[in-house]
Amino acid sequence: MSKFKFTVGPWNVHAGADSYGPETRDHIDLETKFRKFSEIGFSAVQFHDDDVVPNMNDLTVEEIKAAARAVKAKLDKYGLAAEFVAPRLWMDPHTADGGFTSTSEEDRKFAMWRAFRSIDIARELGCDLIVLWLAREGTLCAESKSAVTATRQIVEAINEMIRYDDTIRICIEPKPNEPIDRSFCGTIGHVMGVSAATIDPKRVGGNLESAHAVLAGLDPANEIGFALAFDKLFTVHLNDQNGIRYDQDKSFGVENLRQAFNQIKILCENRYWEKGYVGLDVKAMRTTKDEDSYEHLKNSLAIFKALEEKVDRYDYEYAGKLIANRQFEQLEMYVVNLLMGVC
Ligand code: XUL
Ligand code: MN
Repeated sequence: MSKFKFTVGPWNVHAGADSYGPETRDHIDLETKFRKFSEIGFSAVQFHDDDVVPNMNDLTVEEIKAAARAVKAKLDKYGLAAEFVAPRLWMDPHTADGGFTSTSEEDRKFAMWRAFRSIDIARELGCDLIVLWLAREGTLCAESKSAVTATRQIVEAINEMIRYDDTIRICIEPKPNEPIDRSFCGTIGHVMGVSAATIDPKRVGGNLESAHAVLAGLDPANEIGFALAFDKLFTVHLNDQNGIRYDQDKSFGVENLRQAFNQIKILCENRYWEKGYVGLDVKAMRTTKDEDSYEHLKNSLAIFKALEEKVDRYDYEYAGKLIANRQFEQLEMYVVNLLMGVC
């Protein structure tokens, strides 16, 4: 039995298209995904705004809210909660150059409209968390934007969201690059800086994704720890990543088991299960067949739970003695033996 509750997004079961090739699997409808998520053991679902209301740009505020209520009824049917809503600004023709930091005033206004609608949708789904993956808030041409202006624009956009709703929490998911070349908010450290500059820092936190930390050349467990130290780890996107290359969203723990263990260890040491969900932002390999569309989710859960058991068995007294004597070679061997199952 895990102490944690797990969550997943509809995009985590996808049809396999990538930048260089078409889809390889059939689309699966939202309700079927909900049923499977619930069967596999997830407690909640994460959403993009247009996962909930696909044609939202063409609808009125009341129509958007009504569509969100219909999705909430489907969640209820399968005993699932909604964890967060994220405005999908990177997919829209209005935001080719980013949203909150776009060089077009009209596009910046559109980005705020989507942010407010995301809050409306979150409220209808019964959740209080907005995730901002600032996908295009950066540059392709380095000289096209000022990092000073853009950083202030991000802070002001969050302030507007805070003013729009008295209790909504905003959570930035940092990523150093992709789809843009240089991001304005690439790490959890950036997120903590932005949070501190807003009008209500307690309501602004981070969503640490393992793969994004690796892309920034950083250790995911230390990034998690940095946000926990400020009590601002609002959620996590656990997955895995083979070095600094395109964003892979591999199943949790399949590339670097020790790094995965240390992410769970720091979450356990800080009783994260009392604070937030464990999101698994993993994607099936493109080569996966239709009938195996959910295997990466099952594997990630199984690996997480097996590593959580290892953390439960971790001998803190023994480790403490080794640390006191600076016997770090022995400590490292103890951890690796624990992971290999030889102690
Ligand atoms: C992008 C990423 C997204 C966000 C939600 O790299 O991680 O899936 O987590 O849109
Ligand atoms: Mn993510």
